[in-house]
Amino acid sequence: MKIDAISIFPEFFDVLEISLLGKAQESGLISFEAHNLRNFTHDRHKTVDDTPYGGGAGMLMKPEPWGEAFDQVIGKDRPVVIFTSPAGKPFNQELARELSHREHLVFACGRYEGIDQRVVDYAGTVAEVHEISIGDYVLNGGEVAAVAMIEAIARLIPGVIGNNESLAEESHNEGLLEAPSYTKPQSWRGLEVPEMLLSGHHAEIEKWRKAQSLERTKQNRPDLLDK
Ligand code: 6GU
Repeated sequence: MKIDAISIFPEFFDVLEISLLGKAQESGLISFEAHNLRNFTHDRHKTVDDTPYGGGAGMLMKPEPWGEAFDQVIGKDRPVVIFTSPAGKPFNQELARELSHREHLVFACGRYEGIDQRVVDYAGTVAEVHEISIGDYVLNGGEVAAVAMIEAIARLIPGVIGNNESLAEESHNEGLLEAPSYTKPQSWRGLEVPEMLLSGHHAEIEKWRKAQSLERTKQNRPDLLDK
């Protein structure tokens, strides 16, 4: 998979060198490139923002640098372009799974109060566009959100994480949260591992885990049970 990110702070993406995603880049499973939007300006101050038409607080990202960045990054392959935005549709595991099957993703990371709408409209003529949010809170910019999405998507590509079983069994499968889990020692600071897990009765353990999943989901995410 090819992943590009366009941002005025490309350093935010340095963390993708770490751990499994770093290894996936070394092995060629993923090819990632961060592009500095300011490299697509032509004035001395490398201006990327301007005041909004119609008035209002704050600054907007102006369209021309985005257009030139897209000219370089978007080929004839009609990639998926993801605009990070608190006004986007919610990111979730299902969307991560869909995006993990695509050949080429481009993350367009906005700062300031947002981007001139024509940038989104233009991208729609040369790519498949999604505006995506990672949750109901506001970040200063889309870079951290893009890093979170890239990690969630890339780990679903076969070979990126070693263990296929942990992919199948983890949280957010079958719509329930994962059951609590324990390792050695059996007794720690007066706290014991639940007896059931020591029993060796695999069918009973599975039942116990299912009940725990349900209870945890009730407590932490009752909204998931309504679905
Ligand atoms: Cl994708 N961007 C920004 N700036 N804030 C957010 C977000 C994205 N998702 C949640 N909050």
